[in-house]
Amino acid sequence: MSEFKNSTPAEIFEIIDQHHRFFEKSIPLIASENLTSIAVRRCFISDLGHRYAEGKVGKRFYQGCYFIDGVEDAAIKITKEIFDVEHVNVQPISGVVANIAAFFALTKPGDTIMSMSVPCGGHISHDRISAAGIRGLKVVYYPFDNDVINIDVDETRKIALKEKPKVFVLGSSLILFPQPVKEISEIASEIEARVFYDASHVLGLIAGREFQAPLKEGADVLAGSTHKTFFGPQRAIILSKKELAKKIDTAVFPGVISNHHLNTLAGYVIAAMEMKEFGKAYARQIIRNAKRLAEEMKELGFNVIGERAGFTESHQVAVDVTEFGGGDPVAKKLEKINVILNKNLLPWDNISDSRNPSGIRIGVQEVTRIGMKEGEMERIAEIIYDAVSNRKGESQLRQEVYDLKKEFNMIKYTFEESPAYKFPDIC
Ligand code: DSN
Repeated sequence: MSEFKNSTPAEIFEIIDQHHRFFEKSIPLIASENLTSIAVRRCFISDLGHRYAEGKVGKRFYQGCYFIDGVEDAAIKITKEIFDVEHVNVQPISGVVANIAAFFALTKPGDTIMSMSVPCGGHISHDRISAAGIRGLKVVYYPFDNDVINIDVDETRKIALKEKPKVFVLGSSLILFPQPVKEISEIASEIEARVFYDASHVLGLIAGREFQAPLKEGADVLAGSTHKTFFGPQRAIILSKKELAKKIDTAVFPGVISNHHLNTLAGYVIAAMEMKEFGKAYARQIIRNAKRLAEEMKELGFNVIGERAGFTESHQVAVDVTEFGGGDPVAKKLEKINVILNKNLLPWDNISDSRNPSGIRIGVQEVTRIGMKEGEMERIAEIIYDAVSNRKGESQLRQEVYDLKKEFNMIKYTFEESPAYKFPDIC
């Protein structure tokens, strides 16, 4: 940890600078992170970040919102266009907040929902430990097919007919493949339930039309954070059919939001413009990179999961590293050579294994945004292998990481390329 000694602003800026230098020479592979462009970052320091705009466009509870209304109207319009959807709410300030709002809109306390367990990839907010618990929901888990790393639809149907969930929650934090939205939606319509897809991880792939299209396949509501594969600021959106508009909007405000962070809302609009222009090429390259990384790791001898289904169709690769001591020591070892990723529960783990689960999860969306392609994925696989198998020492590998990364510190898939990990020259 970097220690704070003198309590001066300069010291904080120095710590931030050290963080920037650290990331500049690191390979960032956390599947839930990404980089924003300079145009998006310019919005962060605008006066919008000091204002309130409770309510809807044109119907605010605060004065002074003429121009803010323009920003939010633009956010709504471009989101509808990118996702080809009837209704959007752009106000949630995070993915969990969006999920809580969706649960408030679609359920009442005491209802049952069906969701993915955390080891099978479910997000904590789909479980009783978090958002589902806040709403007082009973949670029943999907049966999971470990061979294809996906939901077992036939078994799900049997459980659903017995438990009668009000909502089927789809979308995961460990998500290698599209999920059976159409089949689950058919089950939902038999028991008059709703389907809610948490697209936080795959929102940028959906926007680029390179993953499944949950709302077209039958989901009623889709929420997603806008900073993972979707390379915007840390906030979220909710998309739905028109018939649910009022319920969703009321659940967001006054339900779970007062101020909705107008500076990052403006940044979101810019990121959405970038996604509209460059999203297809970006999403396609992400998937190519993830597949290449998975194949190369497999060739090197890693136990890459999901082989039967082709390893991955998303930005993620998951590897069972039990033979190397488990996810915790492996992630820490890689951190020492500046390869940054996280340990991860795998479907055969228990939740109680979370301190040292079997797996690591690798996300390639950030390295794709800085221009890496299949060749760089092969180098990353080799570096990871050389580290965990002790084939090379730490200082040599840190140098190899540095040499690989130094050519890739500019943000791509944007209108104005800019350095990824520096204080931008914004004013
Ligand atoms: N915890 C994040 C992830 O890494 O998937 C999602 O909130």
